[in-house]
Amino acid sequence: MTALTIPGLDQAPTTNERLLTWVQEVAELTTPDRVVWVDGSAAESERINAALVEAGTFVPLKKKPNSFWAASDPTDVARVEERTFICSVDPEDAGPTNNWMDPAEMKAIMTELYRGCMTGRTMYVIPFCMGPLDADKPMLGVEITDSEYVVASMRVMTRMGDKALARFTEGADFVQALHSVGAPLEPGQADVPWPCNDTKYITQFPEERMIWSYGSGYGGNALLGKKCYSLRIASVMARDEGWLAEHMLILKLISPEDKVHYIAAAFPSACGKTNLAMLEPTIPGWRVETLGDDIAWMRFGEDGRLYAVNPEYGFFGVAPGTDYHTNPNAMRTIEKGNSIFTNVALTDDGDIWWEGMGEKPAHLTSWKKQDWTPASTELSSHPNSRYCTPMQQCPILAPEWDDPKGVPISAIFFGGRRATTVPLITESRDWQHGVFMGATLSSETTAAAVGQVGVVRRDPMAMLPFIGYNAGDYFNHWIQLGKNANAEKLPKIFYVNWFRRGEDRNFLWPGFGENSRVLKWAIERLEGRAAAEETPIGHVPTPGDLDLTGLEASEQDITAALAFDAEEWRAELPLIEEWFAKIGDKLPTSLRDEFEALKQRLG
Ligand code: GTP
Ligand code: SPV
Ligand code: MN
Repeated sequence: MTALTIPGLDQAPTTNERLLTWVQEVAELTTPDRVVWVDGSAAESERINAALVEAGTFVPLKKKPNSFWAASDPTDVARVEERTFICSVDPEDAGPTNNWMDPAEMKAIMTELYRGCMTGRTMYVIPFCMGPLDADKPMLGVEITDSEYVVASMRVMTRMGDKALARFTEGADFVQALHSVGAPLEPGQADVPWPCNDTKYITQFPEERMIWSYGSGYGGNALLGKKCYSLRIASVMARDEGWLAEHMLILKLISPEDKVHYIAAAFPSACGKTNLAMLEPTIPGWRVETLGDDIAWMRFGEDGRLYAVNPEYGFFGVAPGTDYHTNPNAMRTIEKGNSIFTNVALTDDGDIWWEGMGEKPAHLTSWKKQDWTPASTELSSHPNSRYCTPMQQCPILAPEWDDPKGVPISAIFFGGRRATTVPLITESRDWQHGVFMGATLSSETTAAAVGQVGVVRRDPMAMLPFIGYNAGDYFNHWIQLGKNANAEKLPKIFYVNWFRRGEDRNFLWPGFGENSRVLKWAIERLEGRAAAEETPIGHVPTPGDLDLTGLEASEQDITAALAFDAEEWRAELPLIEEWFAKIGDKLPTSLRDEFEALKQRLG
């Protein structure tokens, strides 16, 4: 069969030569049964969802409109960092924190995997745009995929279809993103609900601004506009062009006096970004509006301030732990329907349930499609189960969410999940010290990536799995941006930790909506209205410096959550030393200086 006979291939709704040539090449290599150019229409979405129901991938929910339950293959539940590669021409450009392979060698391996891999399947061509369509230079991409689940999810997570394709003017640049689940079907072979392959590659070619993904259908491995484009490839673009692509939420904090501050916060995967982004303040009169929950692209504006845009169009949020007490706004968002739930439990009356969502139902179908009762010893939902839901359904979405200009950031929070050592909040002394805090950020690993959970590792700027180039160069980029900026207008950097534990192993700080007290203190510090104590690691509040009115927590716990413990920090020094040694020659001297100064202050 020659490619020209593949139905649909000739129905391209574009004259963009580069796109046409590439689609033709991929079709010839992967030999799908048909090609569909995705238009993003409601009718098309209905067809895709119906096909997914037919295939057994989706179960329609009776209790939520246009919403679906999906259970993945039990081996395909999270990002696979071991299988993620930065294939820069020079290995030095991938640096000490990424897996590297020579691009030609990787292309040879993956080309053989891709050969014939879409046989028996449909090849979808998804034009998409990360960030506002009305940007001066819309950030375009095209994902080719053989997964209907990916098409349905990309519709929620990105601006896609005809509205994106309209921006593909002659010669317009776009990121090529190729994805296959790696599960061709022989004639007559029955499909499985979640096709995937034991062999997985998540590959970025930074110089070519290109992504090749193979073998997984899961979120960050398969929805290539998200981590692959908006962080790994975009961080390289940002390095080259003088901006930042970061793993950060964006929120708008409004005081009782209607004073507005925008805050961006970087926490590692499953460490609280979505929850903070949609926070419902417990302090009277304060309000939060949401702009983004996972990724921020930040550029300096003409006024010298740093402006942030969220490239995404939906939320791909951690399900367990989400309920009306912890994250009511996420609940209200998914309640409106149009959502995909993956690896959560299904209730007998056709709704979804997960650990942390109130009382345990008497019977469920678990994410492994097994009967589940409260007596079961296994979890009903995978710890990395997710809801995928349109951002525009969020009741507290900020009206300026789609503004191509972005929003000016007053404060940047870096945070991790640490049972010890790191206080609830610490204010940096200046940009360079703040970059040091980010560069040495540490966190316990979570279920968002395959591998051991609960192991403390350095996760610089919460970007360890997402920096598309050399981590030393990345630190230097942060330092240089600060040096070239007007210091007065730079966001102030803070380090937070909602996850410190007491001797009983319980969290010392109640978290969630109570985190508004921490936001308030940070903003009042910017405005010169709140007190703090100077410590060797930066400025920390005492319990008296925080607004704790009405907080139900023991004073002892609050004191322990806020405490700077010199002993614990001295124990941290060799770990930072080891981390910096790993970064090697490219570590900016200014960060080495910060380390030496910290050591000195700790005595
Ligand atoms: P990714 O989507 O993987 O990037 O995760 P995220 O950073 O958006 O994390 P998310 O907000 O989904 O929270 C992850 C887990 O941490 C959930 O189970 C939350 O319930 C829990 N969590 C979030 N915020 C807090 C908090 O302030 N305190 C405590 N104790 N848990 C929290
Ligand atoms: C994360 O792991 O940081 C996520 C989920 O946001 S994923 O899309 O899989 O990357
Ligand atoms: Mn994330």
